[in-house]
Amino acid sequence: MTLNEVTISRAILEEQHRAIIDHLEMDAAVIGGGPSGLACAALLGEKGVKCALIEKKLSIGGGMWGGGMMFPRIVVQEEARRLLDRFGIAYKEFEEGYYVAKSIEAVAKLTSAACDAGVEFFNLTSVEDVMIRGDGRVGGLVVNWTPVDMAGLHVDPLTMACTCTVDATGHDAMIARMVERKGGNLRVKGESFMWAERAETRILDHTKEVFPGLFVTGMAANAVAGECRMGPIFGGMLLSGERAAELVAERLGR
Ligand code: 48F
Repeated sequence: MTLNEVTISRAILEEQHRAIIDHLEMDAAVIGGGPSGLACAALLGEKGVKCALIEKKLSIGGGMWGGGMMFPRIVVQEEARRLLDRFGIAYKEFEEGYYVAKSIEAVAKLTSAACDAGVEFFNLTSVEDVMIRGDGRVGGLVVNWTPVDMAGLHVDPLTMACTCTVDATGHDAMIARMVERKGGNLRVKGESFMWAERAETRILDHTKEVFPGLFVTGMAANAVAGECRMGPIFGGMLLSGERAAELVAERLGR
């Protein structure tokens, strides 16, 4: 076989353009590829929801990738063990109810599940704004290449329409803050101090539609609610992603 560089280039360009154009209108967009966003996207995809995951960095995984203080291990408690099983993530019981898994395997398996479920990934893509029309709902995203932002270039963005948006941007709750900053009726209280028990217990109550069309999951949910952080225990992130997927699917009538 004789390789043709132009064919390689055409394959990449045509396929990625097709994917972008195909997702200019979609059911759900998950912003952020950390554990809650990955779990949410994978489960939405499994429910047949047309869904994209948009991640500003080159690599997905968010704060799960680095485990605790760069030791690539995560802890998951009993309540979320079934999700480790569901995604095929291997683990070891450390003490009763405390399960330890490899953070890199966890990211890889969640990503693999999302890919298998038909989720489209747009990495190196930053959501810099949302669209809110006369109906008062978040109905779309304003996106640009992350390097445009990094280089401080003045380049206008493009837009993607979605019926439901999931803010999975972690501690900063970036999408909720955009809505708040632009005058939407939403208050982001900001995350509180570290208290794993409390943060993990309450996260499911905070995982909800906080503004018409905008759902929050993971640390973004706790940040909006002014709730505590929890450090490298990840059960709440997976459970919150699952809850967000259920709420979005329900809203879409699936
Ligand atoms: O921070 P992150 O992992 O969010 P999470 O799913 O999980 C939190 C845990 O990792 C950990 C914790 C709990 O155990 O405390 O910190 O709530 O992932 C958030 C992702 O969102 C991306 C960001 O790069 C990261 O990968 N992100 C943030 N802002 C944007 C974005 C944006 N404007 N556009 C696209 N992606």
